[in-house]
Amino acid sequence: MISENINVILNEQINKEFYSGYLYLSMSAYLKELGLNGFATWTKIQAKEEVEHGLKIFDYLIDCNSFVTLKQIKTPEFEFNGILSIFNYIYEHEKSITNSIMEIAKKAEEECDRMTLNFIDWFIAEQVEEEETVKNIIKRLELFGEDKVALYLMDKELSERTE
Ligand code: OFO
Repeated sequence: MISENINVILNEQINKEFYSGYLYLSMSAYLKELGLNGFATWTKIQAKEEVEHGLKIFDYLIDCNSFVTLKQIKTPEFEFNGILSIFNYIYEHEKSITNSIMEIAKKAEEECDRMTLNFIDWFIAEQVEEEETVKNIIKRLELFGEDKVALYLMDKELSERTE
């Protein structure tokens, strides 16, 4: 049985994960308009992954016999200033999601809620991976993003993402 406090923050996290999905989709549409189809594919697949994160928490609450409370999802940013600004935006966003996940772990720890601690471990590992992947893309964009051929090759590489 999970406490009311844990229930509230997990429901908030579902909303944040779905919002992340919206944000990545919004970016995908913008990138497609720029003609960066590979980056657009990458962000669209990431959007699906975010929805899966939300569903994972949704299922956990149901498995724990706890309430699911779905709230309104806010409108994502849709005006961006080029490819590097998008990935800097993603990096800041993912850092805020990491903080939010760590807050869940902290609260679960305070309540000696071992079930939720065990559950949230997966998300902690996932955030390490997401931040690292995005940071890596930023580094490469900073190095040669001005070079059109390099950008074309990177776009091609990102178009290969399938999951
Ligand atoms: Fe769900 O990890 Fe990104 O936001």
